Amino acid sequence: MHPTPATSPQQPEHRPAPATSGATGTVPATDGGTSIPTTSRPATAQPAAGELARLAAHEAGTGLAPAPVRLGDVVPAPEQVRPDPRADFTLSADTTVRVSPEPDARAVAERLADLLRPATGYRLPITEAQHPELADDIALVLVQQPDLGPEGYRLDVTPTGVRISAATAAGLHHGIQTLRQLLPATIESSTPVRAAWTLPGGSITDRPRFPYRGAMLDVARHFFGVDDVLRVIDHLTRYKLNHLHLHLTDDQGWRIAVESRPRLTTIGAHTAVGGSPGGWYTPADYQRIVAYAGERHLTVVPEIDLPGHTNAALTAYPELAPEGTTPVPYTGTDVGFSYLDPTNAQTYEFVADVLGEVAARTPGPFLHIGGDEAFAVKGAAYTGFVERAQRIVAEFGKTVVGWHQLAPAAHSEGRVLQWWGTDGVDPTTADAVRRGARLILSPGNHAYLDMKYTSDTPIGHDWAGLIDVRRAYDWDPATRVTEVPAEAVLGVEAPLWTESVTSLAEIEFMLLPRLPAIAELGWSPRATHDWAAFRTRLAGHGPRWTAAGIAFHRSPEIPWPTTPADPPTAQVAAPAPRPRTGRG
Ligand code: TNX
Repeated sequence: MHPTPATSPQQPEHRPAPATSGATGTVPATDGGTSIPTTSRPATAQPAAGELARLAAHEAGTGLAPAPVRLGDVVPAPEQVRPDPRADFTLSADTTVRVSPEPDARAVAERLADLLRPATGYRLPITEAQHPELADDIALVLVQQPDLGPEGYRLDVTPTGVRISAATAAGLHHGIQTLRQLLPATIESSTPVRAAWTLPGGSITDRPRFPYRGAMLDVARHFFGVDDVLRVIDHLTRYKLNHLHLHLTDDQGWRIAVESRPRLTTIGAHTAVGGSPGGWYTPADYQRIVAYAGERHLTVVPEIDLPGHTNAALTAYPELAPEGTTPVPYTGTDVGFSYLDPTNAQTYEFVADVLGEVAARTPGPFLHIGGDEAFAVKGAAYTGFVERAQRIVAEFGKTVVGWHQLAPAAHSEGRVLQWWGTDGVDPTTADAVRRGARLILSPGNHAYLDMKYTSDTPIGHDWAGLIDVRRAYDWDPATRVTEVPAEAVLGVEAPLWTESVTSLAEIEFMLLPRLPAIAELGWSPRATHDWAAFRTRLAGHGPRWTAAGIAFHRSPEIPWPTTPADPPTAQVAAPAPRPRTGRG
């Protein structure tokens, strides 16, 4: 288990924890020149980070009380819920966790016990069992049941126990996230709480609508250390997301060490927006992230943004810059000014060196090559570059992903375009889909978590409009882009760009409560889509986040519980703030 940093309303300032491996860390910022020609949108004023975090913490801590949980109170909404009010089950100090003998199933059982032990104080011993259906058990069982698919599960709560069955460990993993949500909110406490740990009786059968459900964290504009990333993975996992896209490189900083190109980090990693400290991931750091993600059945999608958004790389390797330019470090927020020279043969050696190393260190199938906002590389120069980069990715055995600007380039086997448009009429993207591309949907005006909630949200952008929770929820991935059939939609992703986001508390403020809305669009059958029901289910998560020490945005659209609704047995035993281990 990897530690994650303490987060409590009393300690709203989060800085990356000191590196435990290699040379990662923050480095003093170098103020860059800002006289580079610019296109694009105005810079966002720097937020009062501490103030925002205090506000969020205050909001998160005001009078929220856990409410009784019903079987259908799960986010994302399950495919099928059959309550049986006579079949509730209550955990006891004698409850055991029985699990199929396969090591990946056992690992899920261990994570479940890690999740439940702190608040319950129960031992929850894990035993392997070929026939794990005894009384007073939580049983996690691998079964041959093809209709559950690669990520589905079935959960049965009977008076004698809870059984989760799935065809894969990933299915069991999603099942334990549901189990966790069916317990009282105080299950999220890091210290023992006296409560009746009752699960509502009945059964749930569940599997995802789309195979790709993700979020993106921009670690280039501001750098976030490994512990922050692990904590974000925990949040994704709760809502059954299965991909974390890391935007690793941009004009303001290069964040991943590449051994064959050392200057990328010795020179290119030292800056961030607004003079904030830079930083980068060593190979060991990156390994920690992909391993932690993998244990949670989550795939890391690394992005090396090419050929634009490359100012930091160009400060390290100026020979790749267009003739006549001398790149200087950049800490502003404009886009579209930098690019690798597509006419220079060395550019492709560089691209192969970088993508080769990143591919070798990435267990997942995807390699994201960016491709957005390379305004100065036009027409055939752009498509020619993209086609070469796509071939390089294929040579390293990976499937290419890129922003939908890649669309005009020739198709390459399996390629995936990430659509961040706001107008669903996009014939160029639709044409790429006809030629074989699949889409990840990140519509800027619904899924961009760097957009403000309301005009007075203290951080974030508004170029794609304001995105309150309802707007994040109210769209359909299957019909969002005209002439793109549902079968071409691989899934959804919620990107968080961080020009104005400087701390973990601010990440959480922008993620929650909108991330669960996007997660539900990716997981739940369309038939369950219902704003009134969603906002009520989501409301129950406020007390969970509070119990877990997560400072979220208390959107007024959501009917957060404000009165103590729990029986007296469910009082929190005033947990003292203290560091906790990673959970999820
Ligand atoms: C557009 S979305 C960008 C990013 C910015 C973001 C800010 C995309 C592919 N490019 O470079 O950070 O807007 O919202």
